[in-house]
Amino acid sequence: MSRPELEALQLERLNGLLGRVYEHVPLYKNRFDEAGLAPHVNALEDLAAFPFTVKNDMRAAYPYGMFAVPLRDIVRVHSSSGTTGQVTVVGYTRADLEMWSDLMARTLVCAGATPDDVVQVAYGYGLFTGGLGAHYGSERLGCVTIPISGGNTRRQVQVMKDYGTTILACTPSYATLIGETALEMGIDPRELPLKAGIFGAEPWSNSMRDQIEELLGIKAIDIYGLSEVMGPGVASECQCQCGLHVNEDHFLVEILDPETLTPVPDGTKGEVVFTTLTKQGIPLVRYRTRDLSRILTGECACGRTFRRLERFTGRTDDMLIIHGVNVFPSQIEQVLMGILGGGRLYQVVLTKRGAMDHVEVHVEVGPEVPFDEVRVLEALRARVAAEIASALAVNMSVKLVEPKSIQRFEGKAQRVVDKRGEGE
Ligand code: DLL
Repeated sequence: MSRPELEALQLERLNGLLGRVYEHVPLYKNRFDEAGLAPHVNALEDLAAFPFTVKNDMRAAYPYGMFAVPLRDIVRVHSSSGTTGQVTVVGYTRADLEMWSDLMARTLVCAGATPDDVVQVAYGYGLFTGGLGAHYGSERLGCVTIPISGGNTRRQVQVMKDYGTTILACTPSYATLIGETALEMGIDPRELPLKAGIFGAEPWSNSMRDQIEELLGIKAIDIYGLSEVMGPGVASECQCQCGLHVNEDHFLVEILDPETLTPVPDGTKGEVVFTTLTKQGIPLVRYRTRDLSRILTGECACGRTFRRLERFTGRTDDMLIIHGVNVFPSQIEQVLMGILGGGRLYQVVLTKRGAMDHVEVHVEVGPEVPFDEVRVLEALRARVAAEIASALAVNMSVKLVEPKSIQRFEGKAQRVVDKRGEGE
């Protein structure tokens, strides 16, 4: 679609959305009335006058308070993991599920899939959106769909080999674990028919991507989404791997200055905000994701006209402030992978030393590093610490730990371990 055509469609859908939420969701009716806003815009830019929706609004409305249709029209619910407080519940009508399946089929096509592919869905099934989202997209496209879910990693490898899996869908950390496990089982994943992966649900650096591509012998495609907005399928890389195309016919994207909450120009980094243009079950106006990215300008070589978001580096709320410097775990990862090569697991451990926050980076080294040679080990440790200091402008303690000593994750990895509440 040309941009003018797309924008005309967005405007029409936006007005439909504003009318729907005004009529059916008390929270929006009250907020629009308070701000003196009629549920109508003449141009897409006018949306900037409308109030935001935040996760707390959804928590306060738990479980069904923000649904815009009666429960009899809802056919599925999912919910967010709730690690940071009350969970949020999202409801889907039949039409929402159709739309989601189409967008996940689109995501698979972006990754090069056709109906000839065999898709192993190793995202978790259940209330998490990853498993069922990828599942229905794969079926919609007509691929052979293997609903294996996460876990039982040796079986993942066996199934991958026996069933001739060509596309793997899971978190990037789980893809690494599956690759390592295959090697342990004496199976070289590079020799399997696997050709691509659709990986997301957590931040992962370019170095981690290189390492996964090398380990598995595939193209690793970054996919993004969040349960409140729909689940996976909100934005996805194409095979050019140069930013994630937002499915703009269904989601209007804005980038805002995190301090002033005003829109920033294309190319400037800020908080990503989505308005769902077509969702029925739980439509959202200007939902603040807390994820940070920027719009990449220029056309993509693939020919798609949807705008692209730069790969996500972190969230406003997982930003660490260490000695006054803002640091994202993904920046630490980039440095570690650069020195040690791929496949290195790491954790950032936060503790309290007196009144001060203390940060220690635990890095797993490979079997090639001799753990009994203290001098070699110390030189490596010092180099890692020095490169972190030079790249991030902050000093951090570094501790090298033995292979396989950091916990593996079958879903989203936990990169930051916060022990500040536990005392020393
Ligand atoms: O993680 C949906 C999903 C499933 C996306 C499978 C991709 C693949 P939530 O559990 O609600 O939903 O978590 C959403 O995860 O706000 C981001 O902070 C983070 N996230 C998701 N995809 C990416 C990505 C699913 N590709 C939260 N890169 C989001 C970085 C990501 N962070």
